[in-house]
Amino acid sequence: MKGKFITVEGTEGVGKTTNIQCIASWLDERGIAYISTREPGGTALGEKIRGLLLDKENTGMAASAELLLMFAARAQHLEEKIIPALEVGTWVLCDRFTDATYAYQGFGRGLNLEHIKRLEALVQGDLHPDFTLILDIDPELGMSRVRARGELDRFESEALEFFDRVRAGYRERASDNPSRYCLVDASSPLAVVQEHIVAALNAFVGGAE
Ligand code: T5A
Repeated sequence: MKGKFITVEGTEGVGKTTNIQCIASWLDERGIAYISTREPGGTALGEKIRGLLLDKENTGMAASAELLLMFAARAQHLEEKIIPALEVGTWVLCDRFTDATYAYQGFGRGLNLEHIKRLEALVQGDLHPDFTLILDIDPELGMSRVRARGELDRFESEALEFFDRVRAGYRERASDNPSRYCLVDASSPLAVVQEHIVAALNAFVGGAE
């Protein structure tokens, strides 16, 4: 029996890290075995690539180089960690995955979505998340949370218009495929956000049974 693949997405400061803990508790309560991981990163090689991608010194990185680095990290992550876990029935909870590539490199940077689709097919074959939670927030509010936390990385240093495009990309993907995505308003108080998340997870397992 294969494990389920859950991903969490959204623009900066939307509360992914905070809400992944809520999903982890929900899995623990049900005695479901899982691993929690992230992109870019998740493996030794992937974390090195993450360092390159987030380093503010790499200001001149070409958008296509950024795209290829995302998929290079993902290829390693899939082979080394995600696929082996799913194959033994372990669930995978991943902080960002390919939806982030469509949203950031496609909608944000303006790269051709068909090129992303081809790289997705090359690296993933027909493997896609079973359930994707998109935390939705006005980027201005998200960035005020990020700024309160400290120094900004290369992505966080982008202009607000960039994140408006990224947000629009996520929303478009969610509305195109409502059976896989759940869009939650992340500007509400945390307790309300988490009520929605738990309801969505219950509906997902109810539907998956
Ligand atoms: N990227 C990634 C791409 O461009 N393409 C790709 O394919 C992939 C995979 C790194 C970057 O890589 C880019 C996108 C990213 O820019 P990341 O580490 O996931 O990805 O980056 P961030 O989005 O910056 O992740 P963060 O950890 O910084 O933000 P989170 O996890 O969304 O936010 P979190 O949980 O740390 O919360 C931020 C603050 O808000 C508070 C929290 O307590 C915290 O202080 N908060 C709330 N406050 C009030 N009300 C609520 N409801 C709150 N929820 C959280």
